[in-house]
Amino acid sequence: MAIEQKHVMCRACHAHCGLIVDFEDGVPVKTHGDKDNPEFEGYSCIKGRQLANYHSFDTRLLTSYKGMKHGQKEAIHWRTAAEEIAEKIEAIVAEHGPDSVASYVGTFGYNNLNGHAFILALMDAIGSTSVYDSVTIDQPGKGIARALVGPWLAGAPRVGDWDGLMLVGTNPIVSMNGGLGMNPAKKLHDAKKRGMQLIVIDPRKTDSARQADLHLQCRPGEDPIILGAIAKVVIEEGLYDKEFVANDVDGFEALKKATAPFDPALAAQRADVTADEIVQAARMYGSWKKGSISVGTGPNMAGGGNITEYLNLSLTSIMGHWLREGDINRRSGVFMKPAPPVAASPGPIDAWGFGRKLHSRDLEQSISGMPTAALPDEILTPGEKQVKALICLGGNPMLAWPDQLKTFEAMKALDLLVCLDPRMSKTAELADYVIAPKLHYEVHGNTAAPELYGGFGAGWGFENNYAQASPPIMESPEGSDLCEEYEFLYTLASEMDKPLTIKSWALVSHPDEREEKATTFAPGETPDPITAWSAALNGSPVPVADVYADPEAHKGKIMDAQALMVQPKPADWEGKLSVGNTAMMEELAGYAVRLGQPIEEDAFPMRMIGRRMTEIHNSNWHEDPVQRKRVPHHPAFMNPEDMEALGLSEDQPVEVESARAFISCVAKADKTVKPGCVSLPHSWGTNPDEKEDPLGEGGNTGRLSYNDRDYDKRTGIPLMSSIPIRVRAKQEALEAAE
Ligand SMILES: Nc1nc2c(c(=O)[nH]1)N[C@H]1C(S)=C(S)[C@@H](COP(=O)(O)OP(=O)(O)OC[C@H]3O[C@@H](n4cnc5c(=O)[nH]c(N)nc54)[C@H](O)[C@@H]3O)O[C@H]1N2
Ligand SMILES: Nc1nc2c(c(=O)[nH]1)N[C@H]1C(S)=C(S)[C@@H](COP(=O)(O)OP(=O)(O)OC[C@H]3O[C@@H](n4cnc5c(=O)[nH]c(N)nc54)[C@H](O)[C@@H]3O)O[C@H]1N2
Ligand code: SF4
Ligand SMILES: [Mo]
Repeated sequence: MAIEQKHVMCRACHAHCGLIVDFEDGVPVKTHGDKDNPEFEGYSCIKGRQLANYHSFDTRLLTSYKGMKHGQKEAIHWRTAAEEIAEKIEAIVAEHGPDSVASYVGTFGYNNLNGHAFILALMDAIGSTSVYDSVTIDQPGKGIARALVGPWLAGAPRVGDWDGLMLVGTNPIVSMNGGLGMNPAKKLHDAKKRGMQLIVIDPRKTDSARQADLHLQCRPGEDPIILGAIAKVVIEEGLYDKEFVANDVDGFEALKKATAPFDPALAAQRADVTADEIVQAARMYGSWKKGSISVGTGPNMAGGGNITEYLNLSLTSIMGHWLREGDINRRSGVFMKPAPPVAASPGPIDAWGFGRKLHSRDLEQSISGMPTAALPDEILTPGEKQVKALICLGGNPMLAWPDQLKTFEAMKALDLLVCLDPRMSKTAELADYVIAPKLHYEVHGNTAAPELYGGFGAGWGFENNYAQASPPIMESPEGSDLCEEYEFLYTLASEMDKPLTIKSWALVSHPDEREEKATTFAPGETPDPITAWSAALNGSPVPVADVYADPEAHKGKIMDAQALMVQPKPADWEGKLSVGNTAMMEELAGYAVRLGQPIEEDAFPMRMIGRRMTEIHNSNWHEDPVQRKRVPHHPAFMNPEDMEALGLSEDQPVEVESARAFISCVAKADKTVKPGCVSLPHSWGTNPDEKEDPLGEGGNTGRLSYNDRDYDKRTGIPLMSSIPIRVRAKQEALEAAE
């Protein structure tokens, strides 16, 4: 049988790998990496290789549904659903005002930037400022730190040029989180071969840590202390770039003063590493001419995300680890218009204090967005701005938001809940409507999203001026009635007789132009996908239609473009990077108080730490039989020492209990986990009104969090890692055995 190969882009995570699909008689039979792809070089992960099946899972929705909330799941065409939902939204707005309609964009809104652009436009059209997304329950410290330090216009050096990399609570080899760029295992292998050093700070000996020159297997939640001590050594031993600091950095003295208390011996005691390891890490880091630090979800979810990310960028800045005059930036932009390549910073901007306040709690919008962790309170608390309707685009609050018990009450309290989701997710089960979208092979994919993430810093996005724009390679299943997310959102607006004004993602670094180059679609005929994408990326260095018109770009290619030489700072330039922000120095002082203090011991002596697994992406892929075979139960990875002390055996059902709630999973011995920690994957589990089965869907780690205790006052993110817990054998299992 002849095999026909078609190129496609996988958007099952933010990496957006370029893959090849083998078709036999028009049916996709195999998906695999593309060794000719210049950025991914043949890379694919197990999820990407299962992508063909993802399109035909039994659980895939082939039509939209309504009425789940009332236990009456009824098929409905998405256009009819749009009519009904428009009417309901109009009634809710008339009674409660526009802010009573909220939107939530999850990971598959970010992996699908045209849908995302259209939902933002819809919210504008409704006049609602209740616009939420997953950033504030992910790594919100990133946005805060970038604002307070200020951007460096020329950007950062790329992986191939680093002398060293420090990973703090991130495991990019599995997660593809920034740090190593695309095809991270190969990038790390190549970099190590040419002598790059790697420092990893993580309570678990991760796949990345296994290759480290130095692994600080720390107690979780103490990252600001470790980085504070590293900064102290770098500063006091004069390892930083004095000239760069003199010319381009403000606040150095404040940082020096604030880090002075972080004596390595005291820090080591608190973080449960040795003083020698901290000093060694600082000296190794301080020896790099070009290097990078990448902080991940670990520290961002463990209470000190803002200050950890701020210390990351402060260290980067005092080391001068930015692209400098005469350096080459190979990323001149395809879909995203970059900042001008000048070796200068315009200086810090406000990270909070400018936006929408919540009515239910003392929290407000920050540069990282509205505090999603508090959205359940905005739904449950009566008042003028109470949220009554929620539209979820590619997100799954029931399994992803912290404080699942409260989230459940909130979802049930809504007058209208709409999910755009290809599956009957745990949230969709509680919804009024679920709108079934087309998937990867059926839509126009492109690499705009990872290019956007390139702005997060070094090790994010692509190394080169890479882009892929892959047209659909397959029709949707016969008899299905599916739409693209943007089509539905546009139709919904049209039903309300509202035009949509799409602001371009390509111009996020150019706010003035962004307003100017917005595209308005009047109610009427739905724009075709290229037109919709062209609006969502208007003003991109290469027009969207041109990229799609290039057959080589269908496969993924490095675009012909001038590499940019970094220009000197203009003579009259005033802005500088800032490393001495008062609020951040106060946060650091809060950690200095902990030095020399013992860890508080209470009824919850262990710590739950988050982690990701190759086979699963957040709440996705759990239904895939292949993944299920590899990860049959929800694994609670524990050090064998702890299992022995607790009398637990391999694969024994256990309960993991926090002050908030307990959840059920299965004990797994793993000597890479620091004793005292339980390394537990997130976004498993069921809704609270269902029976929890440790041998089935497992437990939801979000249930272990309170959303209104131990939360960050800027972004609202509560403790989602380093949560105090205790573990015991599952009671029922014990009783059954008796
Ligand atoms: N306890 C704990 N909680 C966490 C985390 C943690 O580490 N620990 N991690 C947090 C992080 S980092 C994040 S980003 C959030 C994620 O939060 P969410 O984005 O809310 O959660 P996901 O599970 O990624 O949900 C994605 C949903 O999109 C659907 N989907 C898949 N493909 C498509 C598509 O093509 N189109 C559409 N419209 N939908 C699609 C899936 O079926 C799924 O229901 O969770 C956070 N929650
Ligand atoms: N295969 C797969 N890939 C994914 C995802 C997925 O679910 N599966 N999710 C995607 C999403 S939404 C995101 S945001 C990214 C996240 O990407 P990463 O941040 O790289 O996520 P993890 O792999 O969970 O790595 C977090 C690490 O932090 C460590 N850790 C936990 N608590 C602490 C702490 O207090 N301090 C320190 N220093 N370390 C700590 C954990 O042991 C773990 O190794 O991954 C994305 N990629
Ligand atoms: S790493 Fe992400 S984008 Fe690449 S194949 Fe796997 S799921 Fe798809
Ligand atoms: Mo995330």
